[in-house]
Order: sequence, then structure tokens, then C-alpha cells
Amino acid sequence: MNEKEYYNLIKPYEDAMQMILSRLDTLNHTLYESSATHLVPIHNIQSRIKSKKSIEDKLIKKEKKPSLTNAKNFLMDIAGARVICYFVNDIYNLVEILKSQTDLIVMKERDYIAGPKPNGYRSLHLIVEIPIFLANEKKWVKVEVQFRTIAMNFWASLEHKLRYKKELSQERLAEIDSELLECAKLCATLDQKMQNIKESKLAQEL
Ligand code: 0O2
Repeated sequence: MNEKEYYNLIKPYEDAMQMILSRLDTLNHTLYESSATHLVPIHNIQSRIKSKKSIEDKLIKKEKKPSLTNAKNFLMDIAGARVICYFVNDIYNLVEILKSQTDLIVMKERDYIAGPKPNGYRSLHLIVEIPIFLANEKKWVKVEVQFRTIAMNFWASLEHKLRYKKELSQERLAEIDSELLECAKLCATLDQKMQNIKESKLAQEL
């Protein structure tokens, strides 16, 4: 894939990303305005378009030729947004609302909150398809949206950094994995406790 092909590939993904970000922003302020508590669900959103090198590396990892067609056909996360929420129930609420929007298709859902990965990773991933309107056509473009709480994101960010210490012995790596799993469980407990505090506070305010 040359630079020009890469630029042509990512253009619709950039447009689709803008649309998803704007939709999430609208949801964030309407949920704030409509709730009695005036709590926004979203802490912040990070977004990125996969670089040419990451696209090629991921295709090679999937044992595919790093071509334009394979990128379009086999990669679901060329456009990726990470929505960091305050509470776990904010995530489920946002996901339900997105699923109810008729001009957006949820192609795939992976709930690693209800069922964390064996290493402890928690997050809810959606692959959504959103239409973008070009001069003469409507094109459906995929965006990966990951929903995490602040605690889930804290764990995943540090785990991502620590995963690359390849000079360590197998024994030490196993110890780190087990320590990270323990930290993931602590983060899940924290999320639960914070949610309990929020719910009991809301109940008292009613
Ligand atoms: P990057 O740079 O974050 O984009 P896929 O590999 O996407 O085709 P799958 O099984 O659908 O296949 O992906 P999965 O495992 O549902 O989610 C992929 C993305 O979730 C990863 O993207 C990470 O962002 C995140 N993720 C998944 N598992 C872990 C984990 O154990 N730790 C951390 N820190 N993040 C995780 P990429 O492609 O790895 O890279």
C-alpha cells in the first residue's frame, strides 16, 4: 500500500469517526440535561485512525497480504474511538441508546465487562457501521468503539505498557500476569463500589 492508497483508504474512516464523535457528544449532553441528577456519562473520548504501519502489521499478523482491499475487508478497527465513562451502568446505557438508533448498525458486540478476558481485561467493544454521504452515494463505514470506565482504562493502559518487557524471564512474566490479574479484579471491585455509592446517593436525594 503506497501513501496515496493509504490516504484514500482512511478518508471515509475520518468522516465516519467525526460522525460517531458528534453523536456521542450529543448523547453526553442530552443525557446530562434529561437526568434529574445532572451527571454526564462520558469522562472523555480518545480517537485514532490506524497508521499505515499498524494497518500493515495487523494484516501480516492475520496472515493476510498488506493490501488496500484486505485492509477494507479484514480490519474492523481502522477507525477507533475509546469512550471513557464514569460508571459501568453509563456504558450499558450508552450502548443501549446507540443500538436503538436506526441509522447506525451494530455489527458486532463483545462484552468483556460481563466476561473479562483471562488476563483480566475489561471493556465493551462495538463495531458499528455508520453511513457517510458522498456526492453521489451513501457509504457504510465501520468504526470500533470501545467503552471503558476510568478504572478499566487505567488498568488497560498500564497493562499495555507492561506487556512489552520482553527481556524478563518466563517465571517473572507469569508473576506479572498474575499481579495484573489481581489488579484487574481490584479495579472491578472499585467500579462496583463507586456504582454502589452513586446509587445510594441518588436514592437518598429522591
Ligand atoms: P490498538 O492499538 O489498541 O488498536 P482484532 O485483533 O481487533 O481483529 P478482536 O478479537 O475483535 O480482534 O479484538 P479484541 O480482542 O476484541 O480487541 C482488540 C482491541 O481491544 C485491541 O486493539 C486493544 O485496543 C484492546 N484490547 C483487547 N485485549 C486487550 C488486553 O488484553 N489489554 C489491553 N491493554 N488492550 C486490549 P489492538 O488491535 O491490540 O491495538
